[in-house]
Amino acid sequence: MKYLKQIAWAVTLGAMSMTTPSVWAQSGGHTAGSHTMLSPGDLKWVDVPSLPPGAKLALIEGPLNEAVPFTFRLQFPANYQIPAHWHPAVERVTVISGTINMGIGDKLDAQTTKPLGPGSMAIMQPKTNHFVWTKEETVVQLNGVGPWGITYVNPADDPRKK
Ligand SMILES: [Cu+2]
Repeated sequence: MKYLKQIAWAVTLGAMSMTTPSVWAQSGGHTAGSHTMLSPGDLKWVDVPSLPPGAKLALIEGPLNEAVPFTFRLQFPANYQIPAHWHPAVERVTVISGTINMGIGDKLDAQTTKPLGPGSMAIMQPKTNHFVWTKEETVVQLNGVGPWGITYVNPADDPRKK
């Protein structure tokens, strides 16, 4: 259990509700509606206050805290976990590299997760409790319509409150 807390993961991108304008500007994100063409090397990775330590976020489209389409990537280290959580809007996750193991429920249970490798996709409905863990470094891309956020089932799992 201790291990779980140390490496929890998150997609959520709740991170997003924590994204300040300055972080937005630094991240190189593009305003919704603008024509965007970028390569992986253009991405600017920043820390994610709303996720367990170790994750990085690269904003592509947003901002995440407004009612506009968003796209961003998350990089998780190996052996990373995000405890059970939910989001206020539909979450669409596409795996770019590595593998995420995702499950649905109120508590992280590695026995119930499904491995999703490169090219895989998951679509999570609003306020549906889910969790994720990795065994290898993994990059996923999330898109949806903001405002985005993350709420942990167990408030004690929220790194913003630690
Ligand atoms: Cu999530």
